[in-house]
Amino acid sequence: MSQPTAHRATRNNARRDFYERIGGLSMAPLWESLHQLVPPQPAPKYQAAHWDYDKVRPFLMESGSLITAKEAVRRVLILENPAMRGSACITPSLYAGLQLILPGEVAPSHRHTQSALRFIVEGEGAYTAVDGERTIMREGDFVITPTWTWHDHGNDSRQPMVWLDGLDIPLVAMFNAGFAESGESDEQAITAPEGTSDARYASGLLPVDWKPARQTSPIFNYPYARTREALAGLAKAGPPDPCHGYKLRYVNPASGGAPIATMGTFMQLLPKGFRTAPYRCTDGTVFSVVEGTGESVIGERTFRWKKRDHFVVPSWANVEHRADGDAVLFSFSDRPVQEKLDLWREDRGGK
Ligand code: 1HN
Repeated sequence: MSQPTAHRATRNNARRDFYERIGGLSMAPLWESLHQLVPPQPAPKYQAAHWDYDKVRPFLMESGSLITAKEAVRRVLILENPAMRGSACITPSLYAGLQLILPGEVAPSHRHTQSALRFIVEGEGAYTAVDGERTIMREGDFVITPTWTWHDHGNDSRQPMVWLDGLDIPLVAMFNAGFAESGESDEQAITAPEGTSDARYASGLLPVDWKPARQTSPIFNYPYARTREALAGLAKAGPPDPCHGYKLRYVNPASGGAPIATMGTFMQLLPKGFRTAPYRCTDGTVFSVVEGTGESVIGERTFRWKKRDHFVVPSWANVEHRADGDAVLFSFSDRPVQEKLDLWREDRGGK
């Protein structure tokens, strides 16, 4: 052994011995992990993934014959990031799943501090009740279940209903701020007629003396018919954004912020033949395809998608979407949290 090599071996042994001794006091040397703790740019430990609805749907329907919504409490197949199996996460901060509710079923009332969003993928006519008011859900509707609100779902229609659930479960778990309780009966008491929230808060007007008590939006169903009309109007009004096509964010009309404090939700129209310019941002994002077919290049991989497919784009991964005909994509991410913390960044590649 040459002199410097021998010296290095002795030094490394001394360090290892030192690490072991301080380990006994629950201490560790920062210099061994500093670069990993503070990477020069995001280095996500999760990956891009795509769920083809044609492959997913038969399993969802099979789950319908294995367990009732009542027994399951929520009959959901979790969309789990392939690089985070066992975690129930689609990104490190977000949970996603596809929920099935069959005709005649009730998913019993409960509440929790985790906030939820529903994005309706298939079917029409099931309802969700949130703090005493019901709303009937249709394809493309975006519905919120704010933190600590009582909620139950029921399906009085003749068709199965499937929706995407997005929850901030991993964020709430990180803070150890989770509370939950079950309702006294399966269906909560209804105290307001259907349409009350819509009338009070969703027309660019607010009750004159109403003051918001929380960050959450007072509107709990953002129907697709209105969203689609807004997108069509935008497309008539001007050119698409190079990175996004025509993209809108859902908003709490009382604050201008996101409808849910922890999750941002978006809808974008990619016109026929449109290719978005390369784009990346720090919010890992879950997409649900509402209309059309196309493909997304995410990092090194290309995923072809169609109506009702889902895919996830990791933080800081380069993404380019291409639409065959007109296509519409719903998406959600933790962007409002990152913005509150002054962490959110994007890279528009000069566009
Ligand atoms: C939940 O309450 C719902 O209310 C869906 O539909 C998915 C996943 C984990 C924990 C609670 C719902 C959920 C959930």
